Amino acid sequence: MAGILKSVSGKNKINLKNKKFALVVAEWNEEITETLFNGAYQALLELGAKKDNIIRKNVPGSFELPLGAQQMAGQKKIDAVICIGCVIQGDTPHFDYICQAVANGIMNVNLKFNKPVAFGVLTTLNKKQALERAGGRLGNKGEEAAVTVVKMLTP
Ligand code: RBF
Repeated sequence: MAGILKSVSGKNKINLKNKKFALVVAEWNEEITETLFNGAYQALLELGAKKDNIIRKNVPGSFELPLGAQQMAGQKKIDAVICIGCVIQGDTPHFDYICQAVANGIMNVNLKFNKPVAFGVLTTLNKKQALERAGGRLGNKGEEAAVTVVKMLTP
């Protein structure tokens, strides 16, 4: 945890006390997305965000993340959005279409609302690779997504 969080530093380090975050979480591959969610949530708290300023919205699958993100980013009070999902190729014959649609959709929300909307979505060949990136030997990509939005909020 400490390593990646340390990358948010410098004299411009932003005070997150009054910043509001939305976490949009896909329910598919819930075992993985819950771990990613917890990584993102804890990282925000450690970086100075307040519990009351973090809201969560669940969506059925990763394909629904862009719409969920749009609903959140469209609210004036929300400063940044973190999308959490996990698409596993082994289970998903239309893997490439889903991943492409989700990535494009999330990018569109960034640009439409001029707010950081992070892509905290694992796109892996199998569950083992997903677990490695959800608190395993390759870290927690949810945590990294939280660090990303904080960096983007930093002047
Ligand atoms: N959603 C995910 O977030 N991850 C997946 O691995 C995933 N695999 C799917 C596989 C199939 C065959 C289908 C039909 C859907 C899958 N979804 C997955 C759900 C998808 O993101 C979306 O919720 C549904 O297609 C409904 O729009």
